[in-house]
Parts: sequence; C-alpha cells; structure tokens
Amino acid sequence: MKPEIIITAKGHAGTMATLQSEFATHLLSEAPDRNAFLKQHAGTVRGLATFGPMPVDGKLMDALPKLEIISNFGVGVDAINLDDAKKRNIIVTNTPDVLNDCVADTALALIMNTLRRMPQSEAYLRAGKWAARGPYPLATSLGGKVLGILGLGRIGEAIAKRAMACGMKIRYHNRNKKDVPYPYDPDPVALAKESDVLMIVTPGGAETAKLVNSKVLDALGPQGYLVNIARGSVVDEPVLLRYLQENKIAGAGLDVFADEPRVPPEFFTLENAVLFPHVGSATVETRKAMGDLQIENLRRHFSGKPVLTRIA
Ligand code: 8YV
Repeated sequence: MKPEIIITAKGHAGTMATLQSEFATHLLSEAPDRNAFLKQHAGTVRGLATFGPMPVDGKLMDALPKLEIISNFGVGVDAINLDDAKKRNIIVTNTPDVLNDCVADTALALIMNTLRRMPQSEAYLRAGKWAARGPYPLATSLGGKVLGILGLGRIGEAIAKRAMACGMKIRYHNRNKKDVPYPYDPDPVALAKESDVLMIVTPGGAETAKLVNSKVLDALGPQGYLVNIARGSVVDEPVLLRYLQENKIAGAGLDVFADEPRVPPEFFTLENAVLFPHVGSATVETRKAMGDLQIENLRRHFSGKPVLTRIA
C-alpha cells in the first residue's frame, strides 16, 4: 500500500509526476469543496506535500488527524505554522542549500539590473528612442558600492561572494553576530545607513513582518537601492511604493511581493524599479533538485528513516 498524501497545489511537473507515482496523492487546490475533500481523506492521509503560499495552520492539521509529515517545496516555510506542527508532533521539512546558487544569481542579477537599469535601457532601444533621442542616460556602477545584507545565511553568503567579484564591499545584520569577515551592524537602520544597496535575505513570517519600514528606507536615503529576494512581507510595501514614487530612495529590485501573484499596478509605471515574478530559484535544474529533496524526505519518513532536512 502506497502512503497517502495530500498535495496542496500543483508544483514542478517532474516532482508532481514522481509524487503521483510513489504515493497515493490527492490534490487539494483542485477540490471543488475543501471541507468535503478534507473530511473524505481525514482517516487515511499521513503526509502533506506543500507548494506555494497557501497557509498550513493548526486548523488544517486538525482536519487531518493522521498527519505525520509536512514536506515543503522551498526553503521558506513562512506559510506553515511551525508551532502548530510542533504541538501536534508533525515533522516539517524544507529544501535548503540546493537553491543557494540559483537564488544568489537572481540576487546579483537584480542588483545589476537595478543599478545599471538594463531592462529600462533595453525598453528604450525597443521603443526606437536610441535613434530618436540619443544615448540612454548614465546609470550607477556596482564597483566600490557597499552591499548591506539583511539576513546573512547560506544564501546571503553566496550573494556576498558574487557581489565581491563585482567589486562591492559587504556588511550585514543578523540577530546574532556571525564569525565572518564582514562588518556587522546592530540593527537594520544602522545597516541601511552604511549601505548603498540593502539586500533582504531574511526568512518571512511574523518575526520579520515590515522589518524594512520608513525608518530603514530613510536611513538608506535618496542614493540608496533596495533589493528583495526574500519575502514581500518583510517590507512595508505601500511605504516602499511611495518612497519610489517620490524618489526618496534611488530604486528597488524586487523578486517578491506582499500578495503574490498580485502586484499593485502602481509598481508597473515606476522607472526606478526592476520587477521579477518570484523567479529566485526558477530554473529546471534547481526546481528538480528541490523536488528531489522534498520527495526524499517523504520517502525516508514513510520507510522509517530520519528525514534529511527537518526544520521543525
Ligand atoms: C520558490 C522560494 O519560489 O524556496 C523558497 O522559499 O521562495 C522559492 O524558491 C518557492 O519555493 C516555490 O514554491
């Protein structure tokens, strides 16, 4: 008998195919009646394979009393209530490390595109403005600029390496000082004050909600850039929008938003922002590696072995 699991939403195609062949699966996102669906599977479902931002809270866990494991596709587990899982002795796993390089590549691309205004300059050419109006206005160099990393974990370290190769200097703020060769700042405002580019790499969730607020953006100042590859929830988004509209900061590069995939349309008209549709880890290779790890955790759990990447 294959173990029964619920898949919360459709994920990466290869991962879906393997999940469906190794487990008896039920797809929650396509259920016409969520309550009836949960009731129908309550007695038999032992695992959840989670994809995307759908909240996984105590209420959902209680609706599945046989639940033993929640295996998330992604390193960020802010959609899963870890305390609720702990109280119910449910294992939670994620997919760290396999996406570090890919997400760091995206972060570097956002720094470069935002400071050098590459997408805007390309749009200028495509609109026929080069011939009509002359050269595109000068942009800002990366070399010699200070990159402040808010949340220096494994992804942050991979970003630091790439940024240093472009001649940037690194500083950081974490809750705890780390044994790294970069200067430490005691809080986000102090870090922003010292930074030309402030890079958000913290986890999402209640602890970091709106950590980057007007005080931090004021400290970053009119010559400073914000880049976010973490979670939209970490930034006070309406305040950021206003600061960009009023040129109170120089620009922003954003891969994540507060209510994805809905992005406030006011962002679309900003000349000083570069916007990506949450593509941090979105390559064939990395998504496959994430899926393989998500599945391996389920496989190991259901064959009585310890999971590889338990977060709670
Ligand atoms: C993915 C991510 O977009 O790992 C994360 O936390 O944000 C991204 O890599 C996400 O996991 C896709 O569901």
